[in-house]
Amino acid sequence: MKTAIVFGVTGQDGSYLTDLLISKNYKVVGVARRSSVDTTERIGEHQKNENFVLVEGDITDGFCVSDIINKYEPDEVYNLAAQSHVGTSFKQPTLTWDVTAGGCLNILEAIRVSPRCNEIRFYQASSSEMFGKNFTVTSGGKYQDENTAFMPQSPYAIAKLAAHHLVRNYRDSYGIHASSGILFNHESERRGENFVTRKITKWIGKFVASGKDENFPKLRLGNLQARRDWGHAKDYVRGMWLMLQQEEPDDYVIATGETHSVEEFLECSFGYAGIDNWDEYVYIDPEFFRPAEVDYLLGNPTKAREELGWEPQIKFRRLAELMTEADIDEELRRSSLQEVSDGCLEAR
Ligand code: NAP
Ligand code: G4F
Repeated sequence: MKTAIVFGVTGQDGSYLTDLLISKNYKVVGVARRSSVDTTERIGEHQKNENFVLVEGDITDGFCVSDIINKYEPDEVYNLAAQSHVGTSFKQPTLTWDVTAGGCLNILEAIRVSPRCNEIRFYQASSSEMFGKNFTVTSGGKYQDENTAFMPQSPYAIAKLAAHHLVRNYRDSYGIHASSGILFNHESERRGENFVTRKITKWIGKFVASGKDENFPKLRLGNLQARRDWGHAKDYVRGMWLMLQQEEPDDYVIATGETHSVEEFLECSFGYAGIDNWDEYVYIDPEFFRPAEVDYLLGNPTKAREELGWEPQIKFRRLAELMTEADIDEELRRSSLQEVSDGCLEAR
């Protein structure tokens, strides 16, 4: 049985990767930082599984990272931990740097000094945000691939780029089997609620559950013109795993090859909920504009398709529908539970 350590196990990707690894009969050691509230909702079902171990750890603490790697003797280590919100990185740049760049260095160092250095395979969660304002132009159009130069636009993207270069440097310098997945945006029913797609579908769920109340507060958003290449997280964690099954480590773009604006996501998700005039419900709030924006992301996943055999199964429209449906169901369930609970209180 193989052992994998997943840093960032409580996040969106950590939970889907754990589902995948458990289904492939791995022992999974999930690392979660200490919190005053329970953060394990997304991995709840695995907690009773004897092949899943949850350990406390923070990637900014190098000794702690080293202890975990030495204790559990992993075959594979996945670093999904980060301060992953781009907007927040402008407000908390130092923390973003320490976690997102420093955390990756702590893991690489722990692997480098480990007696099992040559037996461990490492995955780093790099990001399409590293391309920032840049893209490649050919007769086929504008896109980003593994050869596009990086021009990061936020403290988050700069920290991710530092980590990306560290991974390449440790691979070249010490022969570590370390790969980076340059993943474009991927969302899901488990997406954090302050990323734009989930913020939209969550609002729709609450609005529908309110009976489409005329007085329901508007959805406050920033730049609706930004374009992203949006896929489903379930597909993307498969790409991570495939990278570590290759004989040689390398970097790969994982993307759907389509780009859509935030406005198109609004059209699709509101339309799915039977609301045609989404613009009447949205308020443009300057609070959600960023000091620097990434306007256009469209990934070219040819290398992943040809070398890993990776293909996305869920694309834009289906993604928007799945997320909207899940949030409507969830909010209707909550409001009916609330009604039952109110009824019980009244009957007392
Ligand atoms: P996410 O939901 O925000 O998950 C981030 C995880 O990192 C959470 O488990 C979080 O723990 C953990 N974490 C934060 N600070 C930590 C620390 N100091 N020590 C240990 N753990 C810490 O992000 P995601 O969407 O799953 O993304 C996974 C990774 O891929 C991230 O590195 C992200 O930057 C990168 N990425 C994401 C996308 C995307 O579109 N989703 C695209 C490209 C790259 P808590 O639960 O306690 O907060
Ligand atoms: O959903 P977002 O916050 O995702 P963003 O900034 O693209 O970052 C995500 O994808 C990256 C990969 O490219 C990851 F590395 C990163 O960790 C994260 O998962 O914003 C998407 C777009 C932006 O242009 C933003 O300005 O939506 C725009 N937007 C408009 N209104 C908004 C809002 N974004 C957020 N979060 N909230 C809004 O109200």
